[in-house]
Amino acid sequence: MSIKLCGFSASNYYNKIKLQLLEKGVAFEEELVWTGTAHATLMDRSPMGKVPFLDTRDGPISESIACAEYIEAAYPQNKLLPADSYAAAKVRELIVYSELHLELVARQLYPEAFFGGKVSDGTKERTYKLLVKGIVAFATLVKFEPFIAGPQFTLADCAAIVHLPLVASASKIIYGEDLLAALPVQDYLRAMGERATVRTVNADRKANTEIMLGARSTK
Ligand SMILES: N[C@@H](CCC(=O)N[C@@H](CS)C(=O)NCC(=O)O)C(=O)O
Repeated sequence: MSIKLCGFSASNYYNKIKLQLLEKGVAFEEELVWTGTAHATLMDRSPMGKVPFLDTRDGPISESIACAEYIEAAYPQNKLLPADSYAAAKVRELIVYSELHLELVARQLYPEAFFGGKVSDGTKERTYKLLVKGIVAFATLVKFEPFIAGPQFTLADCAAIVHLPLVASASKIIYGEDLLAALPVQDYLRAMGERATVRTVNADRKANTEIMLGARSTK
């Protein structure tokens, strides 16, 4: 059995793992699993009801960081973590910053930015302060040489390529200002967008987002 990536292609965390698998050249299957239900097909394999998760020959793995580490260990080809332990830690550090201090913070804005909902002024103010703090910190760590952690494409690029567009556009929509604008993020995303793997992920994301938004509007 080849490894199975479960979730849906509109999800940035799903796409982080999909990009990793494509970049490594690991054969994988995809199983479309939507969130928002407590159905056993989801909850039995991902107890928080989140995607992505993996179905492996040994059993399921939830949480994208655990999935990514498993894939690196189980499929040693085209390594996306440096062999040097300090360099590998710096890649992991960047992933944590881009997720814990940027994407998860910006996520507070998504209901209004992307899904036609409303976010309170208090949440917007709190989120603004946290985002600015996270971005100032992130800016001290990023390299863009030309990849986010230095001269090699790494797992930190898999994270940055899927998370940074959301942070940039959510902040632009809600605050009228792309809070990442001081960094060369748009040039970086344009360059990364030339990669065949990223093109595939983006094409699947667009198709799946249309299905997702269509399903929401008919609810
Ligand atoms: N910490 C999780 C985050 C994954 C996540 O938030 N996924 C979203 C889709 S992008 C999700 O499943 N949301 C549904 C929910 O939280 O119930 C990971 O790294 O895998």
